[in-house]
Amino acid sequence: MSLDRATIEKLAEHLENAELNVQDVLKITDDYPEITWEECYDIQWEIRRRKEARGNKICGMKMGLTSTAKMKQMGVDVPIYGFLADYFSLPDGAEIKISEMIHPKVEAEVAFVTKAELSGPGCHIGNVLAATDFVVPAVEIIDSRYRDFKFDLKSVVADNASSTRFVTGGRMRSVDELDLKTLGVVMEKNGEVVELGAGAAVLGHPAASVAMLANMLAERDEVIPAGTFIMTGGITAAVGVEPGDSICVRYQDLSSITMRFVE
Ligand code: OOG
Ligand code: MG
Repeated sequence: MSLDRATIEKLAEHLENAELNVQDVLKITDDYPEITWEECYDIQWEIRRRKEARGNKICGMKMGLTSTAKMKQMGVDVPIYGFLADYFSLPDGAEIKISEMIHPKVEAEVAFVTKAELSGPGCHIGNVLAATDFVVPAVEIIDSRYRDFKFDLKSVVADNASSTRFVTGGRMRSVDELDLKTLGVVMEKNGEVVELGAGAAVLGHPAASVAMLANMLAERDEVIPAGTFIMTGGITAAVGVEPGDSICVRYQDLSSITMRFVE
């Protein structure tokens, strides 16, 4: 299939409105079963353009579906990327309004901040470690715009990889102070351990996720500029939250992040 520009723009508006109006929608592949990967990323980039035109700043990138736990949970097998807009960012200890979301879930992630440009193809873990300024913990709040959080990979790419909010905090460290593969993560909901894992859950090494992002962006002649904040993807399965829930994620060597969900 080849969708014309007007259809790409119409689908971007449709999905962005679902986010802004907190209203779930049907998968776009229901109406466009032949849509291509490239067209789905075209829709995502058009949503990004719409936000920037409205004055929002893009403050980072994310990888998604980079761990077996996440791939199994969502029934898919290929990592994807999305962008982060300024209003997605919340500080450690934030009170998060569930009324601004459809059916949020939280994910424990490790984020990188770069100090040099990264570009593909051929970007590898070595390039990423050399270009990393520091690593910092991040908890993502995802919220698919698709009904019952059910989607296929192409639909979720168009929906900016379910990106909604993220909380950063804890302690930053340089990569030579960390063993990113064995770095342990424990997620607690209302004081009870609900998920746990280690950095290697993310493509064997979280830096591999950043390298994959650079290589995927190269397909669109894009790079990761110096100073970019990048979330590498959920280490564990995502956990649903309701008003009244509090989440604390404890990271080995990186301190912890907490947040509270309200109506
Ligand atoms: C897609 C986004 C996945 C992650 O960290 O794996 C993601 C989804 O599961 O809705 O952000
Ligand atoms: Mg995520």
